[in-house]
Amino acid sequence: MNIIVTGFEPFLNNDINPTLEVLELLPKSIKGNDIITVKLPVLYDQCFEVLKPYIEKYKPGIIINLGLAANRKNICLERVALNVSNSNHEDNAGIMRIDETIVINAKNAYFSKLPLRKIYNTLNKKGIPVEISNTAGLYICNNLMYHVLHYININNLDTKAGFIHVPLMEEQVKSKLDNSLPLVTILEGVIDSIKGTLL
Ligand code: PCA
Repeated sequence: MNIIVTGFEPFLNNDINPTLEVLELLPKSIKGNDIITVKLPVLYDQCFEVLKPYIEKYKPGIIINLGLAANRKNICLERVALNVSNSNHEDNAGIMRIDETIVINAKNAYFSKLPLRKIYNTLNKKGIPVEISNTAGLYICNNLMYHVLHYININNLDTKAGFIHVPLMEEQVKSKLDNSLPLVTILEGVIDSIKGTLL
């Protein structure tokens, strides 16, 4: 089986996006399944368009999209993507979206297809800070999560797809007081999430 894992380029005042560091360190395969990594732009209109050809080519059984949530302290397994963009932050092209529907005449929301509770229990048991989050925000990450789950739905695919937000990495923060986790912990959390989805 093919597994696609995506990360995002740096954005706003985050000059490093830990999700790209994770992509670099992921093994080429997990339990005999090939890992395909894709770096995505922080652009409302293009993030999913860049990913789509990879989905069409590799027909992945699992898609895990990663994003940075600098204000969170845990690895966040996102439960839901909403069909709206609303953020006073601009994307990397300077575009701001307020109260905008992502896909017209489509479902209001999609739930993650990842086995969230199982992944949560695994990470939690190992002492990796983790939570199931009920909002992926309404910026680019929610936009991508919505597009991926919508694509799976309209194409009747049984791909297990979902979004995971990670905190800043300890290696990039200036103060010990900032929310952060060591890169190895974030990486372990992502690998265990993939393994948990495989079983
Ligand atoms: N995090 C942002 C966009 C890119 C990223 O890594 C978000 O949470 O929407």
